[in-house]
Amino acid sequence: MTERQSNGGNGAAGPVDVDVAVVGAGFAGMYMLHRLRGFGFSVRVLEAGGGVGGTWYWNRYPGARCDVESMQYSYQFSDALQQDWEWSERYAPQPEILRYAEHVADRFDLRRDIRFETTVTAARFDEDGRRWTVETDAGGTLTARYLVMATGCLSAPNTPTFKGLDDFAGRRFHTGYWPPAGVDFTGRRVGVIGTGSSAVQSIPLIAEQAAHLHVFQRTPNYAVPAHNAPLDPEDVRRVKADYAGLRARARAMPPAFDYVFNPRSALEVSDDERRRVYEARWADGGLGFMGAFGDLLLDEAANETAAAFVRGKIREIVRDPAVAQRLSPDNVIGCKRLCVDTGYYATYNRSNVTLVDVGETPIDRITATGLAVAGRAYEFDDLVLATGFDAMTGALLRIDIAGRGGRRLQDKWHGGPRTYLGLAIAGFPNLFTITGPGSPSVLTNMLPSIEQHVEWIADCLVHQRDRGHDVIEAETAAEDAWVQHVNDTADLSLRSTCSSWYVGANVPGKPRVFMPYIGGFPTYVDKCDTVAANGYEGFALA
Ligand code: FAD
Ligand code: N01
Repeated sequence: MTERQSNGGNGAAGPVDVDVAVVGAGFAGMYMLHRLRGFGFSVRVLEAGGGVGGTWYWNRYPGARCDVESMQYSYQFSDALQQDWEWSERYAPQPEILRYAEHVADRFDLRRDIRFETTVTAARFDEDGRRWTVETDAGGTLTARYLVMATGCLSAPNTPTFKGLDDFAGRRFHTGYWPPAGVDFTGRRVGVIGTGSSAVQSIPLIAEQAAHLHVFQRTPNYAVPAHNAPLDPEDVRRVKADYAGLRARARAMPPAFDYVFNPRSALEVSDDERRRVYEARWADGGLGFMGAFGDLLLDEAANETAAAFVRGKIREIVRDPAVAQRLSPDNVIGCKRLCVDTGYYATYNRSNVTLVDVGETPIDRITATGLAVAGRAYEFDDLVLATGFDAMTGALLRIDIAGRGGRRLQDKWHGGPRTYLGLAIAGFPNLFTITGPGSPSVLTNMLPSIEQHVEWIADCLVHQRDRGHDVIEAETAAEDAWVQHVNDTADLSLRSTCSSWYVGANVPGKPRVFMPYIGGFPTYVDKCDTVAANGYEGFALA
C-alpha cells in the first residue's frame, strides 16, 4: 500500500442516524466514544484504518516509539486502567502502544460502535434538519446531530510531488503508512528522504540491515538522546502509588508532562555552570532538555547556548568533521520539534551510510533506479519517504466539509485555519475538532490534551441536551478574538521563527500560519473552563 486508504470495508450498512458521529479511532476517537456512551448518547465512529490506535496503527516503521515517557503518554481517565497496564520501557515502542490501544478497545468494548476501513469523504450540515450528513467511501449515509473530528494532527501523510516518483521501480514506503508485516532491508540498498523525527528513529535500524543507506537531508535537525531503557519496577511502583500526583503535576506544566523546568535564564549563569546544566540534561535524555533554562524559547542568545552545546555533541559523536558539519543545524533549537534519538548521529560513522545534502540543491527527480540530485545519480533498491505530514489541517481539509449556507471548510481556511479554542469553527454548527488548530495539541503531551478536549465536548453536549438545545455554533467575534490571541502568543516565542510543519512550511502552497496554541496547557484549560462556566460564552446555543 502506498497511500492511506480504506477498502470501503464494513461501513456500508444502510442509513444510520446517531446522536454523534466521530471520525477517527485513535486515542481521541476511542475516548470520545467511551465518554459519550457513558452519558447515554448513541455514537458511531468511522475509521479509515483496519483497527484502532490511529498514529500507532499506521506508523509501524522500525524504531517508532513515543518521545513522551510512557507512564505519562497514556490515558488517565480510568485509574484501574493506568494501574493495570504495565509499560515495559521508558519510551514504549510502537507495537506496545498499539497493543495498549487494542487493550483499551477491548476493555471498554469499543469496537462494536466503530466501522473500520471506512474513510469519510464528505460531511454537510443540513440547516433545516439540524444534522450532519456524513458520506464515506463505503457507501450508505450516516446522519448525526453532532460531528466530532478526531482525525489527528499528524495523520495526513505528506508525499512531496517529486518529479518521476512513480517511475521508481523498487519498493517504496512512507513512514506514515508502513506495511503491517514489516520490511526486511537485509542486503538492500536503501534511500531515505527526510531527517525529521520519523527518519531519526528509523535510520539507525535501517542502517543495521541495509547493504548501503543514503540519507537525503534537506535541513538538519537537533536530536537529543532518549536513553531509553526498561522501566525499573521500583519506579513504576512509586508512580502507581501516587499516579494522581504525577498527573496533577503534569497538567500544571505548559507541555502537560511532568519534568524539571529551570526558570533561570541561560544568560545569567557562568559558562561552567551552563555547561554543567546541559551535560546533566543530556545525560538524562529526552524532551526535558529544553527545560534546562527558562528562556530557551524566548531569547535567541539564550537559545544559541543550547544549540551550540548540541552542535558540540554532534562533533564529538560524528568522526568525519565534514559530515558532522552537515548534520549541524544553524537555526533555533526547539523551533522545529526536537527529535529524541537512539544512536542517530553515531549511525553516520558507519561505512555503509552516506549523508547527501539536498538543501542547497534539491532533488531533481526520482528515477527508475534511485534519484538524481545536482546532476549526480544515486542508486538504491528501496525508497523510504520520511517526509512527514500535512499537519494539523491536512486530515480535516482532505474531507469535503460544508457548513452553514453550504460554505466549505477549504474556502473558510484558505488563508489558514480559524477556530474558536481549536474546538469549534464559526459557520460550522455542531462540529467539534479534537486537538484542532488553535489548541495546544502538538506542543503538549497529546494524551492529556485529548482527554481535556473529549471531556469538554462531552460536557458541552450534556449541557445542550439538558437545556433542550440542539444547535451550538462558535460566534465569529469569539473566533476572531481567539485567532488573534493565538497569533499574538505565537509571536512571543522563537518557535514561530522557522520553516517548520507548525507553520505549514513543509507543504508547498500551504498558508504560513503558526497553527497550535503556544500559551501552554494550564492557561488553555483555564480558558476552556471559564467559557463553559459562563454558559459557553462565545458560542450561540439554540
Ligand atoms: P490519530 O492517532 O492520528 O488518529 C486519527 C485517526 O483518524 C486515524 O486512525 C485516521 O486513520 C483517522 N482518520 C483521519 N481522517 C479520516 C477520514 N477522513 N475518515 C476516517 N478516518 C480518518 N504525541 C505525543 O504527545 N507524544 C509522543 O511521543 C508522540 N509520538 C508520535 C510519534 C509519531 C510517529 C507520530 C506520527 C505522532 C506522535 N505523536 C506523539 C502525536 C500523536 O499523533 C498523538 O499523540 C496521538 O496519537 C493522536 O491521537 P488522535 O486520536 O488525535 O489522532
Ligand atoms: O516529519 P517531519 P516526521 N525534499 O516533517 C523532509 C511526530 N513524530 O514524520 O526539514 C527533501 O518532521 C523534511 O525536510 P525539511 C513529531 O511531532 C514523533 O519526521 O522540511 N526533503 C524533513 O526532514 C514530529 O515532529 C516521533 O527541510 C523533504 C522530513 O522530510 C512529527 O510527528 C516520531 C521534502 C520530514 O520531517 C513529524 O515527524 C515521528 C522534500 N521535498 C514523528 N519534503 C517521536 O519521536 C519533506 N522533506 C515520538
